[in-house]
Amino acid sequence: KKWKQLSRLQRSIILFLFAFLAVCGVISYTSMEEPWKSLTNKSLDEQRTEPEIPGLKLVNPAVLPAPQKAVANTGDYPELSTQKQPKLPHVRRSTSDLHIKPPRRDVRLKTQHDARRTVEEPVQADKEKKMEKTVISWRGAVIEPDQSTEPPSSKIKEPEKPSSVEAEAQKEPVPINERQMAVIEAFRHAWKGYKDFAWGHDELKPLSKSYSEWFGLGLTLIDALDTMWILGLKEEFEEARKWVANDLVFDKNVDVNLFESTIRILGGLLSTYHLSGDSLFLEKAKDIGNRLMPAFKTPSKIPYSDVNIGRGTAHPPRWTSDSTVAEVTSIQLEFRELSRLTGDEKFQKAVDEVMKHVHTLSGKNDGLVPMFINTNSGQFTHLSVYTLGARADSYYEYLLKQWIQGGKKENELLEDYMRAIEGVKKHLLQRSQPKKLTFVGELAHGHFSAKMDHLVCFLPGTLALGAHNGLTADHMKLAEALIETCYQMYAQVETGLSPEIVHFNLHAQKGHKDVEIKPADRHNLLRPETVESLFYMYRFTGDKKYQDWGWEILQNFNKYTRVPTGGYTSINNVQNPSNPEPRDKMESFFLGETLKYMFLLFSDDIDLINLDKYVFNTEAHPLPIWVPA
Ligand code: DMJ
Repeated sequence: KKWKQLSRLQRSIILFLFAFLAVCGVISYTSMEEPWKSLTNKSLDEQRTEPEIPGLKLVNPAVLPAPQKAVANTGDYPELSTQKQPKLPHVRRSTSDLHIKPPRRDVRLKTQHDARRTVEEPVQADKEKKMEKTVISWRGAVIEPDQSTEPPSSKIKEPEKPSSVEAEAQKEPVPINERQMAVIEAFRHAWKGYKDFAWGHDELKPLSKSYSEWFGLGLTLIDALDTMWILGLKEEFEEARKWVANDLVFDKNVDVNLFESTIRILGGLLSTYHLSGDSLFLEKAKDIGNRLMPAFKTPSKIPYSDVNIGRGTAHPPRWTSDSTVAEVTSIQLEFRELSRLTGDEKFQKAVDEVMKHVHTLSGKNDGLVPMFINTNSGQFTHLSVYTLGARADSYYEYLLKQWIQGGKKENELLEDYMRAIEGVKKHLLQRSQPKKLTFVGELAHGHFSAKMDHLVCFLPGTLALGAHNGLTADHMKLAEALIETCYQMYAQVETGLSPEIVHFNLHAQKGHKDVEIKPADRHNLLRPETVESLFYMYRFTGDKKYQDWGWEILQNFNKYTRVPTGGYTSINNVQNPSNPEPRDKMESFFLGETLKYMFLLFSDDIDLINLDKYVFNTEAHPLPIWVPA
């Protein structure tokens, strides 16, 4: 009755008010719903990501997207596609989807800041407008708008930008210091020898001014690509790139070792692709990745050691059907990254299956693994010998590094890693006399041996990396003790260079040092492990003594292994400074790893290959860390 008495205007006002209140109600209900939703998601996420490992505290976020379809075929690459891509404003996306021209010759690298920009240059709206026509990349390469990549929406999700990116871009460039210049000089000298006498071949023989072949795939050149990029050696890089473009052919009737070609060739190509954004390297990586896949066609899916990359056949070594444990478990970072980049999950599936299988295997000793695994039965063989050296070393390294690469979610990897380090502490750690150096020995059939390979010196760096990523501080303590030991393996020797293997004295004897060297073990192959660990230790502690130790080592390499006509050589006798007996061989890892880690060790720029954004494969090729899914 009252409603009818109201005027039309009054009725409209009342109706409007009702409608308004109803809309407000819906909005407030929805916004109440959101926090509840996100809370639920967060806790589920946490359940997934938070490892159930005591003493673990996650500190650093991962930075790249998890595997997703990227560029599935050649036609998807702007440079290779005949179709012109739509003009886009230049955008600096992740390096993994950025295709640029290789560095220009006429622009010289002046600072490390340039290198840092590779992955971190910010995308600022106003900057974009100003530079709509041309973009100067980190090393002065010009990116024309036509050469930009497709819009990320069509293929790749825009990666999350780390929040520190803009702040970093404001930072002053860090100039290259004298020690780094000395590394550049050493690299150039090594490269001169390779270029003059071994160009396009696997390894330089600097004394006989010739070369040796292993796979016939230009191993040194590929291993050295990203080192040249990091050191800013543009002319050398460009020349090498041309060789890759014109002469690197994988369609060859040749047997290659799966592990070695994965860590050096596939790893080298993938990291060079990430640093340069040049799709040539991704194309080559896909090619070799596909050609290595036949190795996984075994009864157990544990891969064979050798593959014929031309014929597509694989086989174990002639004398056995076993594979080496470190080899089958240290190809994962590379194959997983190949899947992420190509969107083809077969690579990741194959290597993940190996890890899952090894995770469940019996025959481990408190997390320590034997050295061999059978490709038919999938079981460990030669049980009862446990080492962190040859044939097992990088199994431990890749447990931690895969966990980091994948965004710290794959708990089985972390569990195996933590258990293994406990196993090391329980069975393999001892202290030498007289200096009480902590070292990692071996266990053979229940007997402890005070033998330590130089290869084991990767461990301090790996332990430090784990501690940096939130694992227990005990690991850092152990890392500090072990890197001291690794340094002493150089310092206590006549040439100041470490032998391949040392034996530690467990009992004090008059006139005896901690380190004993057997005649068969006194060679030095220019290996990287100690400088690798020095690099991690300096990055995480800032203690300059690590730089000084590395500097001593570089000087001794120069003194005893440098060949005047170009190149460096392995030597036979680290105990004889007047004749160290040059072996006439420069291993590819001297350029791929040793000099790269030296350069990074002497740098004070933590953004020069930032360890919260990259994880190094076991051949020192940096690969991006993914963002948690
Ligand atoms: C390299 O090929 C790799 O570092 C591998 O993990 C061990 N051996 C050499 C360097 O010593």
